[in-house]
Amino acid sequence: TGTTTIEIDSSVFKGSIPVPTGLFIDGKWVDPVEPDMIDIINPGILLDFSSLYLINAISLHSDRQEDRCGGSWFLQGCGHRSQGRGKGSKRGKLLTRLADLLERDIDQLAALESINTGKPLAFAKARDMARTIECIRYFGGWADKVHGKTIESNENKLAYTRHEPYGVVGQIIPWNSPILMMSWKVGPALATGNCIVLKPSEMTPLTALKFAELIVEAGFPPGVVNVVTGYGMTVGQAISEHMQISKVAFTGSTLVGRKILEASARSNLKVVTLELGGKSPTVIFDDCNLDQTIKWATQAMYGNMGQSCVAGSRIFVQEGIYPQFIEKFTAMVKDLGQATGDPFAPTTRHGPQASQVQFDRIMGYIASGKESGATVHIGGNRHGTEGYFIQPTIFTDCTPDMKIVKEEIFGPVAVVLKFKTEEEVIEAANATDYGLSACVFSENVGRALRVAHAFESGSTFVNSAQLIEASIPFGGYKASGIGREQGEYALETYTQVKAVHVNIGLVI
Ligand code: TXE
Repeated sequence: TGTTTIEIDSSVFKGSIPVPTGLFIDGKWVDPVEPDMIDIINPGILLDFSSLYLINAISLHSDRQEDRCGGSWFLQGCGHRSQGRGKGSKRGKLLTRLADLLERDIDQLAALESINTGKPLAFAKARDMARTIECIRYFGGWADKVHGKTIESNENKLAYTRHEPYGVVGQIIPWNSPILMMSWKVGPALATGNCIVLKPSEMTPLTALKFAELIVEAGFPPGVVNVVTGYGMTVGQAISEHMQISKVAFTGSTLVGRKILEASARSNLKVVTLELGGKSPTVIFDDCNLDQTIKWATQAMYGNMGQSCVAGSRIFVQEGIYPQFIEKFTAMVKDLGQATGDPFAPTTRHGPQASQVQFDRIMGYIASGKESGATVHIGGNRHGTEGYFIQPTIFTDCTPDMKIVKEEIFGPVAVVLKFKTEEEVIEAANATDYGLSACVFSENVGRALRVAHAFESGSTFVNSAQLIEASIPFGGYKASGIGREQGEYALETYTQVKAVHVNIGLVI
């Protein structure tokens, strides 16, 4: 199979990075049955919607029937379902080694992630890579601590539970933070002894393919981790319908999340965990520390160009502080807008959106906001005349029925709403189908905690935002998802419990 070479000239890394272009199956790079290429672009290039082709990743052929019935890719991966097990301490050692290798290659991987997604290189290194390494190391620590319970029901009986891996799990990841999402999936699955068939987004496979190389180097047995590139409709669908995959973990759109649940219902009732979108509220009370709050709110909204499932995209501000908030927030967003540019430039803090589809979708939302009568307070246009760059945007004068207030935009577009009372803002913050994340800012501890507890969301942040860590569970309420990733809770979603009943004296 082929390799493509990516030339990188950045402040942290200069040189050529060879990336394998095949499918990684059973510890080897193989060609698909019917080769079919996908063009991978660099969204950071200022071209008028034409793309710089970086790599031709290889997708699976589109003959789905053959995929489902066991194109060689899957059966080989599956053939090693017991390989994932072995001693916990061995798995832990391999995961720890993998974390060390990721750390060794941090600059290369950050550069690849930046060039394929458009996210600023400094951010890719300090956030995505740092958290990826932390996550794999954290789950390495769990690998020899996954065990069941002893249950003493009566003198004649011993019962105990075993926390057994599913065998083969499918994992489907998105393009907004590819390597980080890969680590969230791979870490707990390997710690608990599963084998993996993972599909990266068709737009951003580069770091997943390098990750696979490091898995080999770390010494994982062949077949434990398989990486299959390709489209959602074919490869993703084949994974979610496969009869021999017992669990699927997915991060992506709510629309596709529903499809995966349907595929499970139609096939083998595989367990499905979903991490979907959000329209997360940031609630700011008059008694907040305003200077700190502005910084957190800006980061929560515009980090990764708004392409974050936890983006604090509905900002509720209490009326007493509203004018000062708007003034200072606008200044900070303006400053961010001035740091727009080449993702590799050390001064860049705001890069392009990841694709033309996303660019068009966000510009559509901005147009809808303007049409529906909201005021563009700052931004509201593309940045310059070329490429996928969009100005950090603030809409004011918004009402709850507007599309920009209700739907996930997944771009650098904030809506600001004014409120009077705690009761009113709790109701408004929860008036959404989503429930992924929520932030509250107040120096009144009682109020801050009351509101944090009243939010209908899987994560709530008090006087902070987006401080997601490997040891703390993450997931959604309502339509934002099912199940938890990260932390000890993630182990539960990668194991099934077997109860063993032992008779030690009962005679019948
Ligand atoms: O996501 P998709 P898209 C949200 C965000 C964004 C919107 C659309 O609002 O604007 O979704 O993005 C695979 N069976 N999020 O269209 O299609 C696909 O190949 C199985 C939030 O890019 O859901 C990719 O690997 N898999 C989000 C992955 O699903 C399928 C991150 C995600 O792509 C499939 C991304 C199918 N039928 C988007 N169809 C978050 N929660 O962070 C596609 N895929």
